[in-house]
Amino acid sequence: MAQKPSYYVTTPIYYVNAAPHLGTAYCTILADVQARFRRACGYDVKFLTGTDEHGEKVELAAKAHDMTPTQWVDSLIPQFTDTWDKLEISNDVFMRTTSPEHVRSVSHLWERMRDAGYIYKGSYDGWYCVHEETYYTETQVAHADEAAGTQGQHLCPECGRALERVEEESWFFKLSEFQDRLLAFYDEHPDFVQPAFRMNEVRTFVEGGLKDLSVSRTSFDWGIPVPFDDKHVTYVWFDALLNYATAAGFGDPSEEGKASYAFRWPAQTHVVGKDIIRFHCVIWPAMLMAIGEPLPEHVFAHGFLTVRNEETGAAEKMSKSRGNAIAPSDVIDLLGVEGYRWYFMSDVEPGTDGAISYGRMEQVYNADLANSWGNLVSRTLNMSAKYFGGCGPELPQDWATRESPLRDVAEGIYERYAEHMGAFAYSEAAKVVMELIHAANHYIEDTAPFSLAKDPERADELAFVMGNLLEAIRISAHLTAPFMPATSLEVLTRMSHEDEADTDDLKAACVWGGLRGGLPVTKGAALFPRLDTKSK
Ligand code: ME8
Repeated sequence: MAQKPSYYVTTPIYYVNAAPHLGTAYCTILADVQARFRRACGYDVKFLTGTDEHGEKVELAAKAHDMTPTQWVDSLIPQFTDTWDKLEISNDVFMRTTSPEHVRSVSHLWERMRDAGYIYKGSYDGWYCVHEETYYTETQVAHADEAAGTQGQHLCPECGRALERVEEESWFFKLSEFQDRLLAFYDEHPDFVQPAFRMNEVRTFVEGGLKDLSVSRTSFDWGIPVPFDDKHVTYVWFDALLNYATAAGFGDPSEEGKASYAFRWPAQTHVVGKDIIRFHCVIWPAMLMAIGEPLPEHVFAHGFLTVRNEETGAAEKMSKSRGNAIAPSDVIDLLGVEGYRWYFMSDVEPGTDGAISYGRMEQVYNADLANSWGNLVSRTLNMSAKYFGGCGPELPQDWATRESPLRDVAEGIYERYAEHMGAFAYSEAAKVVMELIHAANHYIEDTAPFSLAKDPERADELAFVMGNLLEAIRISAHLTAPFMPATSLEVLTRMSHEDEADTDDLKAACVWGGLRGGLPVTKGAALFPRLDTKSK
């Protein structure tokens, strides 16, 4: 059998000391839906998420909790793994930057950088935000202070916390040498940054000129030592970005490691938030260029989830540090996991910032899931079980070629859906599926199977109608599976088609006519009980 092509997709590795919230979960589900879609399309998928565990911030937090940094980071991992399990995240790797293979990989990076001549020792004198783990120039700080009316206070342009003055010996990465090569790369790969409008921001930044980057620190210990200068530990971003390559096998000298790296690298898509676009679209490609490794194909940058500030009425980025973060469990309690995933993926556009609200969640859940998808499944399976002795109808050989309005809607549906899915345009893909679901609900009204069932002379017609409905459900279950995998499995199981659930040929699975007639059908409990929180 021919080897499946690789599809390697990643989320950011999140800072370990901020519990996952709706924002980080949003990014992780975006990547999960893509991973599930690609598996169904026949790719050999590697899906990475993980945690970013080094740096001054973590060292300080560990001290404050009277723990060693290792004890501290170990204690925080379950809050990630438990949340991702709950949200049905199907990652193949959970990358921790404290893992021995990553430490080895970072050492390898340093050696390669030195051999390539792109690092040098100097001294750094400037501003640093421990919370953001980011260096800022005098000009950036002055602009931010001016804009906020906090002249002279030296506050972080990103989070507003007091900046630290760093004056220390440091290794530098010659980022300034990559301006032309990066611009040429963007020209040759106009879809490197997605959505397309974000490319402008990246390009403008690079056109403005690049400064060499300080990539080691000496004033604290919690980091990966520079292999040839053990007073220094690696700057946390220099370490963190490399994680994507580590997990593919970078720096692993074994035959297995080399084979893995050859197959997996470069990654197809790094899914990130817009806040870290420069790290992923400027620094990371320059690091790879420096050591002569291929660059990832795409960086998909999503916007922020925002919540309304009660006092000012303004939309604010949701974050733990602003104290406005909503925990995933709160939304799971309301919508269930599958409803949660459907709402965020179908209704919150990933390109731009998206305001979320409980009212809208309820609206989408009721309209799409309770009233449409859940209702269609429950009515159809109920009727089928009732009219055909607990089974689907027996189907004449030519049934799938006969005229049917549902067949018309299903025609070419995979192609329309797949184009949107591949481009992370999930809300558009969801609309395509909902067209079929709505058409099937209308078809029940138009054909009235409950009346046909009363007339024995129309038994063939009834079987045909019910076959059409079950077929529309079968296809919809496949198309909704990346969003709501457990529901799709449940629906296919109730129709005795669960053997199709893990398909790696979604296109074939969506061809009209795949339904097998006469198999047991069970109605089961309501998939999405209607929410009525307003009246409570
Ligand atoms: O930056 N809305 O980690 P981090 C949507 N460790 N997404 C949000 C969000 C919001 N309100 N808030 C956070 C780091 N995110 C580094 C990454 S990668 C080599 C190192 C998401 O824990 C969004 O995807 O601060 C953002 O880019 C990411 O969380 C930042 O996570």
